[in-house]
Amino acid sequence: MKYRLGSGAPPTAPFGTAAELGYFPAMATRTRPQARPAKQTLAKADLLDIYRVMYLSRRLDDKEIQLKRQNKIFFQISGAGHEAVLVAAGRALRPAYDWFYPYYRDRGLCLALGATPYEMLLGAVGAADDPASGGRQMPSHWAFKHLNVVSQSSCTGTQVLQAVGCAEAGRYFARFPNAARKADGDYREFKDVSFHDDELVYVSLGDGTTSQGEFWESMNAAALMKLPLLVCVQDNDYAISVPVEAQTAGGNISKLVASFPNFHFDEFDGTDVIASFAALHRAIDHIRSGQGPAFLHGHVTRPYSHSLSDDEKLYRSAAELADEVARDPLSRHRQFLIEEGILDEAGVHAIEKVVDKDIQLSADRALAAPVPKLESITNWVYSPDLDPESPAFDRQPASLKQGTEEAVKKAAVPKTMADLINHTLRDEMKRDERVLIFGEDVADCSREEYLTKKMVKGKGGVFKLTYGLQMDFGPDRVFNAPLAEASIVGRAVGMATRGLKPVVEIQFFDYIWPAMMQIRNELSVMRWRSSNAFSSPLVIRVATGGYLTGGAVYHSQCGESIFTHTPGLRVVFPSNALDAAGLLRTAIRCDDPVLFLEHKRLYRETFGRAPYPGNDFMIPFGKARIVHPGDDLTVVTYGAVVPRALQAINKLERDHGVHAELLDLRTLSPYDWDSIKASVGKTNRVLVAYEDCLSWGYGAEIAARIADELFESLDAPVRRVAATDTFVAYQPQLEDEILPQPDDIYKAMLALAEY
Ligand SMILES: Cc1ncc(C[n+]2csc(CCOP(=O)(O)OP(=O)(O)O)c2C)c(N)n1
Ligand SMILES: [Mg+2]
Repeated sequence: MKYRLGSGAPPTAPFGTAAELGYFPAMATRTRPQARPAKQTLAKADLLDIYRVMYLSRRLDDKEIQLKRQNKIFFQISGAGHEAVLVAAGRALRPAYDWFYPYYRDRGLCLALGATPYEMLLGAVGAADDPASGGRQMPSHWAFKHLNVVSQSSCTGTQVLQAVGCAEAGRYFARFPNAARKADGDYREFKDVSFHDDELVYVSLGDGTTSQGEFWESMNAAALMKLPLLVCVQDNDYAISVPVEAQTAGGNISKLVASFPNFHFDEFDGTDVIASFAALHRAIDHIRSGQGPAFLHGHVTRPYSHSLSDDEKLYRSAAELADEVARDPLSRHRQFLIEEGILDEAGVHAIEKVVDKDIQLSADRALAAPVPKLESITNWVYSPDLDPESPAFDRQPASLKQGTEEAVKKAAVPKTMADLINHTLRDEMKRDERVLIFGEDVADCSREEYLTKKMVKGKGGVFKLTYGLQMDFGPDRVFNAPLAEASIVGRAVGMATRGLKPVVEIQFFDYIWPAMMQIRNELSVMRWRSSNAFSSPLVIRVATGGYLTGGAVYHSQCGESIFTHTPGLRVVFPSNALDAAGLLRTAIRCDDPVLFLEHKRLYRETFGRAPYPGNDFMIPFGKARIVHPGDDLTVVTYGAVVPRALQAINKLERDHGVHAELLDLRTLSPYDWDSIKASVGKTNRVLVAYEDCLSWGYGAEIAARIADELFESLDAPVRRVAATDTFVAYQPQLEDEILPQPDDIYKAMLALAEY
């Protein structure tokens, strides 16, 4: 059933009368952000100012539409029809105190929080000083760092999970206030933290976006944790051309979400300022009093088509559009002010005149503002402050000679990659209270009393890499997440944006794909798209790879090139225990997001075991290791192919006296071009070997660059050895045939040597 207000009906306040709400009690002046406390009541001056901001919002849209038609800006999407609920929200919430994850309709919210028309128009022209993105994102993709309005993308729904993570971060810092302190020598130096015990996180979305899985994951997570999250659905009946009854089962999202526990729910007329303000306050009271999240469902209108690229007359009837005009929030509030005797026509026009002038002046200034410099395009792909390739991340293993003879002996025992990753995680958690771990099954036991009563030993991950960490650091810092990969990464992005350092686990690489939107379109580009205003440095540990004898299609995948193809993400792939420890520490301390690929087959391999190298050992990114020196040809590889290539190289040396040099890249983005160049310059022959499918794989880029830049050094074609262009099969003989084996590498090297 559609929510409709009788056309022409006077504005109503269905959830609170004027007296209840306390509007008109006194004239109050509006203060600017930062200092402004949240207001529980609306005085006459507030109602007038609300009209001013609503009118400003609408007229800014109109101005942008005009500029777009004049080809002076390049895209326009409006907040028209949504202004009442948005301006009410902007007044009820606290800028630079609460946190905001708006969506593209939220112009009214941002203006009410304190953003200026000039700032918005800088975004429209793509100016260098555009505070949201410096000309990198479309207009209406709001970000105002000084107001706690976090950078948003164009993806519908991703913002909700990040808002959940942001709310978790506020709670985390309230529990561990020392974690908020700055520290030198790692990412914390550049990650300011602020939090308030009763802060809340606002997130908004449209009716269509409630169909996204990430929305439902967010509702589940917020309810589970009773988070201080305000979800504001602005229901304009349409998602581009799809009406709500074709979008949402039963045609009403409020009915579908009603059984989520701990939530406060409210459905109201979002074109009515008073009703919206009242709904906001009931929600805020619920949240700030610690009772849990709130879900607001405001019914609004959409008078201007979806965007300037859309013509709604193609799918909406004239009668429907006329009906909507009667509910227009701007004219309703104007009429309300006049009917209540708060202002007469002349007073309305006086307000409008000032706003019109402000917009004109702002537009003139914005159109004259400098655009970004062309050479700036590569700025802020990565942190400008901390370079994980630098010598600062080059720390030697600690001496093993301390302590008793027995202790020295024990410390010198070589450990597996699994052991050293676990040990490194423990030491980094000890060192840095901002580090927290979550993922599927990573906790020792979610039913904590079983641990405290020593009824169970605890699990600590399906590969036991996080074993004992919950017992050491408690359930606030190590916990199980619901089985939802997008949720794991999306929440982590929200946390990292606030300054936490989540080290999350994706249980199997094969199941990373639900998180792909968050990884590619959010995590890796947060810094670039906000021109360095926001960033989300975190670590995603992923168990990857095959050679498992029975791993089959869904427990053997690699696919690292899909991630190295994503600017902004660091991709690490250690082949042995020592490298895993040193690179994981660099990953945790650095200021960029890192995908840390851990090969399952290497977790407990005899190859590459090492004693624990101490709590400060680090390996910089982008530094390959020469595993085996040689002059006759070069093998460039990484991960589980390293021991296989080494086996082949030793045999080739024995059989044919060919000396191949084995380069283990260790990190795939960045990768060590200098070492490749030096080695190929010496051997003049090169084989690139990798576990993933041959075509379009990681080796394709390396081979292409060698062919391009080292052509003069080559005495033979660049060759590749990799998996067949299929998924990995279960039957062991098929698996062997599919994945590159030492014998394949041996044959390829021999052919290359004889070329
Ligand atoms: C993940 C994703 N899919 C598709 C789109 C294209 N798209 C942009 S807005 C939109 C409709 C959104 O509708 P709704 O959530 O109701 O918000 P409204 O625009 O109506 O306010 C679509 C399909 C997108 N931006 N992101
Ligand atoms: Mg909609």
